[in-house]
Amino acid sequence: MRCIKLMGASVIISNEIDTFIFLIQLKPKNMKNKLLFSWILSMVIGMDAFAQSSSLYPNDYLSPEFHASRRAAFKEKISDKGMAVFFASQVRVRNNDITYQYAQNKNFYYLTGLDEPNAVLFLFKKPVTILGKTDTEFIFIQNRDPFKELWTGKILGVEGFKQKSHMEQVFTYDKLMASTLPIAQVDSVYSLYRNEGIFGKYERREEPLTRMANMLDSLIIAHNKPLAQRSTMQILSKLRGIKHPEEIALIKKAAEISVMGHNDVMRSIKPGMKEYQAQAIMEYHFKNQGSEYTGYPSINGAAGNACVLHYITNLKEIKAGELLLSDCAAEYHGYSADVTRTVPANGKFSEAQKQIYEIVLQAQDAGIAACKAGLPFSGVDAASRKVVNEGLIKLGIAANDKEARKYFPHGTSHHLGLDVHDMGPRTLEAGVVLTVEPGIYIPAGSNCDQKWWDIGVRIEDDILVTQDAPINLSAGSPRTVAEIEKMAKGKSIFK
Ligand SMILES: [Mn+2]
Repeated sequence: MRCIKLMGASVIISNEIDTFIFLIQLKPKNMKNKLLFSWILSMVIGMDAFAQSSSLYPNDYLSPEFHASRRAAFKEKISDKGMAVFFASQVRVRNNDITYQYAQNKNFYYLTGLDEPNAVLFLFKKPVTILGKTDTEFIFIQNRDPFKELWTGKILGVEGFKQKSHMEQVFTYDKLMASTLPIAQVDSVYSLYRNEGIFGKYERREEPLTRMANMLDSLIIAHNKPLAQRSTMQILSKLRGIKHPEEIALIKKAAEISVMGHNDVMRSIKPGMKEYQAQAIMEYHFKNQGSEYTGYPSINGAAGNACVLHYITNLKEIKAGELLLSDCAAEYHGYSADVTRTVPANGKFSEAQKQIYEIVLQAQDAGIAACKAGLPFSGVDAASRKVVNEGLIKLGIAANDKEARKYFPHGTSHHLGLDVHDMGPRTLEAGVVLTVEPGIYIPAGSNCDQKWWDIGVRIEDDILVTQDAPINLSAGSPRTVAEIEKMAKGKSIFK
């Protein structure tokens, strides 16, 4: 079943199991059959390559020019004798011999557009010579492998990647040895793995990459030369934080797909539905629109579960009178949206729910209004929090700002892009995309009137900062009480 991409593109093979058995039987016997085996595989892979180049597949990916421009911008920012190193993500095992769907390291993808494991990118400001070639950018990638490709689909290989990218110095991964590195011409190494301090946490987040970092260490140690260790994080944060039009188009698409899911959950929700059924409706629309992944595990929590910020169990039955908080979004060609809506199970907010909801909505409006070029990133949180604090104090739920914080314990915003929690500048400027997502969560047992218990509300949209007014990329999903109640009356494909 995991050969779908390969098989789906080929008319030669109609039954993958039969074909596999056929090929396995052929493989070990003799030289003639070995040649036949190779020929069949190359035909299959050739057909796959042909199919992928046709209009049958999506063609709205980031362009090679985009990736080339990002490498150029990065190279500008390193020192004259600096060498920057980026590793592709490894394939991760889920259990036994089953792996997770491959997810590329986002920095690596940003700079290369390559969606394969076992690859290393080297960038230099000034040209250096590696394997007889003088240039400022070199990539080592996995070799083609007919047997592997039978199982998991086409590997680009050197020629394939040269065609796809604007890189000229493309080598196979097995050429990367200690002697390959131009250490004599280098005085510092930029990587993601060098900072034990404030960026240390990022190392832990990409745990499997430490194996690759260790390999780099051993390559450098082999040269017995002290090199300054620098982090790529600050440079990448500056670059990735300001989105280019090509990136904005993909985030917008991810947001629009996410909106379809949210709107259909609003239309289809009813008492007795399970949280996972709301998730199923949501993710149906993501997949149906060509989203490769969810941007993050879908959060669908009813009543008290809405008060668990990253609740992803999604197993409870949604009862009449409860609110369902859905924090779900699609990832499209590597870019994630991040959208939250909170909707009543029976299509109508109770009086208490409405009071809390209106505070969060006002807080979000205040936050969105603060998304202006030149203003501090932290100003968005300040604007939203002020409204939440005042609202909670007015309703007698909190006595002061400190108590109010218990009910709104997370920040209002984060940058959004290749990572759902993306990197970006502390001062807003045109091209920044950030979430605005205030919330109020009052779990049962809280020190307030019981009528507020088990109400959890978050409203989250994806905001593009421009020279003029901020643009809400997820505005297609209603946010007001009246609009949500109206949407709830609409016809779902699932109702
Ligand atoms: Mn978010």
